[in-house]
Formats: sequence, structure tokens, C-alpha cells
Amino acid sequence: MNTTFPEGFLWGGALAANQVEGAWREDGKGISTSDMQPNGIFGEVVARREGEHSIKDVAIDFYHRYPEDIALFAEMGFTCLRISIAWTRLFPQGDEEEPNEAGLAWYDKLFDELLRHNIQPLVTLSHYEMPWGLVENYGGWGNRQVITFFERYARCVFTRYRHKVKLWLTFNEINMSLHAPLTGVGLRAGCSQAEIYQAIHHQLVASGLAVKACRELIPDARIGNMLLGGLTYPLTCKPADVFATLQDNRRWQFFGDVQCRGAYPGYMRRYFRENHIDLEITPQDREALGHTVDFISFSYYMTGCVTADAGLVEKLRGNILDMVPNPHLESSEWGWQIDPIGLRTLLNILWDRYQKPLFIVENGLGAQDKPDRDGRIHDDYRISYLNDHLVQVREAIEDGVEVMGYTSWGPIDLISASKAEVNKRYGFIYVDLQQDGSGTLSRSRKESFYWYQKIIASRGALL
Ligand code: BGP
Repeated sequence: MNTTFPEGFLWGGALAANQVEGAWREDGKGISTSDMQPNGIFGEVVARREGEHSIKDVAIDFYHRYPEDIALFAEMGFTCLRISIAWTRLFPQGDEEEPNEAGLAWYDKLFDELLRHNIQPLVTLSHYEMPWGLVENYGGWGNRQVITFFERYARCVFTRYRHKVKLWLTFNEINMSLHAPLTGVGLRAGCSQAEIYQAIHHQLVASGLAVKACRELIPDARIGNMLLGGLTYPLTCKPADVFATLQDNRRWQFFGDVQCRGAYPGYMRRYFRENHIDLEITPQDREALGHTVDFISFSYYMTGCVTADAGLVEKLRGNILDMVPNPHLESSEWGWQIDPIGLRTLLNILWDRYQKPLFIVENGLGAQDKPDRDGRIHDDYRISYLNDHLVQVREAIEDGVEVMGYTSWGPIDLISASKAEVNKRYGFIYVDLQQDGSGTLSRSRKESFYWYQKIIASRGALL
């Protein structure tokens, strides 16, 4: 068996603006939904008054320290870095006619620094945040006018960075809008299913329009979607469990089906009918949905199980997405079940379903790293997690799946999305920052840093 990954396979890490940048009011940045949820994407909206702090305000201060961080990524041999643009740096309220030049200039510097190190940027247009102004004044993605504001923002960045960025993603984990509506579609807690699906529809239309704009403005770029790869298995081989699992997987596949095939699938039309969800879909919307993505990207952390027995679900459900745990798998400290083979399965499923190139843009282990007596982090648990997953990626490539690259989540410690925790660390690089905001923010290499460096240098042969 060929033990190296294909030439040109992209190796790197993935970040999101609101989890690393900090500088939350610098250079004209506006307030985002993320700024209003200091306790994470499942947290309450907290009005930000003068003097009230959130750990995300400074985060790991990537805004000022990016040259040092990028040098460390380059030292590991990265050929790709996934970042996101904070919409509020460019359009602070979201509805301005003209962008904020200081915000645009900062991303120029960031891309230049990456390119100087031969690291290709992979850029997410919207990673779990939108301008708070669009939520307050328009009702978030519930209002179709937001499509126009997003298209303006997307066209602005494609035009500005067309010579620097050739790989793009539209919405991060677009299927998470079902679970975390505020960060997803700018809707407050308590909104109805019909409101959520209409807002999702607007976002899917906006995603199609972004694909169209990208093709027009940067013909040699590639643009993909981004799904939370929430693979689930039947808890038993009872036919009812198997069918319930098929339906459960459609909760994320639906987004991929629209973004890759350009129309709503029959099972969703049935779901809408039976749940009295009457979406407003115009002929222009249908045209926009027809602009399908070039490739599919996804995050992969865990799998879960499904049972048709509602009583059992109540009794068993665990983890963040309330999935039923798999008795055959171990869990991380945060209850996320570790399943490397599931990644090979998912890659094969996606390839069989869409026949489009795939990109794993998030995968990693959140853990409470504690320095050893020698003051260093010996994160062998992280090394084995990543190693086992990468072995399965290689298997999938051997199965014939086209995989463009792998960017592990959080190559440097950052603020977690779910609960804005700092002690849930993912990095190859440790950041001296504690939950109360104390710490020097200094960076140091963990053991996994040297491991990843070797894996990249050997193109996976040392896995
Ligand atoms: C994904 C998000 C990321 C990221 C990651 C890990 O859902 O796209 O933003 O944070 O999950 O989750 P957490 O930070 O909650 O551990």
C-alpha cells in the first residue's frame, strides 16, 4: 500500500476569527453576534456595557500576534491555514454601502504574511457570527434583505483578495443553525421551526450567490460549503432504528444536498409539508440555489447513535448534540465520542453521494493540557487521536475518495465555541491564558507540535 499522501494534499490547521483575533473594537470593528454571546454559541445573549469583559475580547490576541503564530505554523510545515473573516471588521453594522478600509487592510496583511511562508489561505466567509446590527435592525437571516448585505460583503472580499485567496468556504457548519440559531442565522432563542427553516433558506440562497460571485470574480478559485459531519449509526439492527438513522443523517445531508445538487430534496419537501412549514421560495431563489459548490468541506469530531425508541433516547442521550452514545466507543473529557473509523466511513459516504472533492477542515481533540514537571506539555493523547484519524483519511484515499486536504482544528489553543472555555485546548501550540483572563499569552510548542511537523514532512509516511 502507498503510505504517503498524494502530492499537493494540503496540510495545516483551522481557526475562526471570533475565537482567536480578540481586538473586538479595534480599527472600526462592529459588534457581532459572537460578541453578544460571551459564554459561547449555546449561551444567553448578554448586553455589552462599557467595562464588561468577555474572554473573547482579547482571545489569544491573534490580531496583534499573527506574525509569530504564522511563523510557528510554517515551522510545522503547514501548506494551508483556514481562517475566517469577521464580517464586522469590514461592515461594522452589516448594512453599510462602503467597507471599512482598516478592516480590509488587516486581512491583506494577514494573507501577505501567510503567502510569504508559502501557506495557502482557505477562507470562511461566515464562521458563527454576523453583525449584531443586522440582528437588531433586520431580524438576522429571517429577513431576506440580509441576502443582499451578505452578497455585498462577499463580492467585496472576492474583489479585494482575488490575487491572494483561491480557496473559499461559504458558511461554517451551516447545519448547526438548527441547534444554535443565533450564531447560525441570527435568530433568538424560542423562534419556531418555520422561522429557522426560512432563515436557513435565505442563507442557502446567499451561499449560492456567493458561489456565483466567486466564479465571476476569481475564475481560478474554488469555493466549497462546510458541514458539521454529524454521522450517526443505528443503535441496533432493528429496521426501525436503521430507518430512523437514515432520517437522522438527512438532518445534515439536507444542507449538502441543496448546496451540491442545487434543489431541495424530496424528503425535505415531505418534512415541510407534514410540519406545516411553508417556505417562501422565489424563482430567483431557485436560480441562486443552482450555483452549486466545487467541493465539500466538513468538520469531524465524533459520531453518535440513533434509536427509534423515544423513551430510550430520553434515557440515554448525552453530549452536546444530544446524540445517543455508542457503547463501543470511548469519550473525550467533554463526552465527545472518539471514532477514527467513522471518518473513513463519512468520507466514503460523502464521496459516493456527491462525487465532489472533499476537504476535512476541522478535526481535533479538546483536552485540559497540564504542563509536566519539566514545564512542557506531553500531549500523547492528542497525538494518538490525530494519528488514528489521519490513518483513516489515508485509507479513504486508498478507497478512491478524492481528498484535498486536512486542517486540524485549533493548531494553537483558542477559545472554544460551545462554551467559550479556554481550558478546552486543541493546539499544537500552548497559549498561556487562563479562564479569568490572566496569563502572559506567550506561546510554546507542545509535544504534538514536533509530531505534526514529522507527519507533514514525511507526507504521512510516519503515521
Ligand atoms: C466546531 C466549530 C469550531 C470549533 C469546534 C470545536 O463546531 O466550527 O468553531 O470551536 O467545533 O468546538 P468547541 O470549541 O466547542 O470545542
